[in-house]
Amino acid sequence: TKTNISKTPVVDEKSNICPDPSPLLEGPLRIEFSTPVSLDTVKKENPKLQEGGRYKPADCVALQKVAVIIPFRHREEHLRFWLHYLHPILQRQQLDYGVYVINQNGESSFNRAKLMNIGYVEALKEYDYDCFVFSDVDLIPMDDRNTYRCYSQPRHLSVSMDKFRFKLPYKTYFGGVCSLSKMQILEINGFPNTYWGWGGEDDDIFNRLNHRGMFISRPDPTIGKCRMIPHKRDKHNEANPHRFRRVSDTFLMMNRDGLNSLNYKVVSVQKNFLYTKITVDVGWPY
Ligand code: UDH
Ligand code: NGS
Repeated sequence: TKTNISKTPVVDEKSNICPDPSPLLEGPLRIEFSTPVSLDTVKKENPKLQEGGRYKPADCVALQKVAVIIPFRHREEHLRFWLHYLHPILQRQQLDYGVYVINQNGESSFNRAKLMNIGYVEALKEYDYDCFVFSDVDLIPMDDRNTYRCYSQPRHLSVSMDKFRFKLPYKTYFGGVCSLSKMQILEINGFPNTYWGWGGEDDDIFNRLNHRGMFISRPDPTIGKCRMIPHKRDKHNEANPHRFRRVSDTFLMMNRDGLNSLNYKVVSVQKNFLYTKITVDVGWPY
């Protein structure tokens, strides 16, 4: 009698899921910004990347598909440091990830939260991401156990920043680096598009989450340590004089200001080796 054994073994995807936590993690890292890095060097340091700053582990199935979104304008030097430090960390974390730099075109007032919305929409056009990490370009984690993935609640990742003497500036602070799943983003209608200039948009996002019954999850303060690349205040990102009133109106505005009211124009999509750069027109304050 014939035995019915298939020659190609059926790979059980579940049994091949990358272990959590990743066995490749190193723990505390030395982070410094005294010697500038070049993109060529960073490219050589990361031979396993695919065009556009994409990566997935070769021998296991990543726990999550993560789009890392960076709101950006005129911070090339910071971006080089960010890529130099983050690519190796994200690979050790065994994530299936892509890096998206959302570059605001022109010189209108900077709009961080709108660029974050655009990053979410544009990344989803490319790949079926289930998690979105939003990172300022000047923040570098000091411990790779701070995994840049999503959790059952929205996560604040930059919890102990050097500029705040490694403490939270206030309990509801949600600025710097955070992660939200696709579901969590959809539940709050994304982020506000109407915060022009500096301040308040992160507090508005906190309010949105709070109004939808979510809370902020955070890593342990030691694991959540990070450094900010020192810099001067940017041009065209003056403190927004309306921010306090706006933050007190989140509940009134969140259903009509967000993903459902987002409009912008893509100026260009550039696939670099280390990241995908999407330059966008976000319009002007009204
Ligand atoms: N960003 C740019 N270009 C700009 C402005 C902002 O790329 O011109 C991006 C960048 O990713 C930056 C993030 O937006 O990390 C946040 O910018 P920010 O100016 O709000 O925050 P940052 O901590 O500087 O970098 C704050 C300096 C002024 C604070 C004074 C009030 N205490
Ligand atoms: C709060 C801002 C936040 C900002 C945080 C830290 O006051 O947007 O300070 O700022 N909220 C308002 O202005 C309503 S920092 O010290 O990094 O410049 O993220």
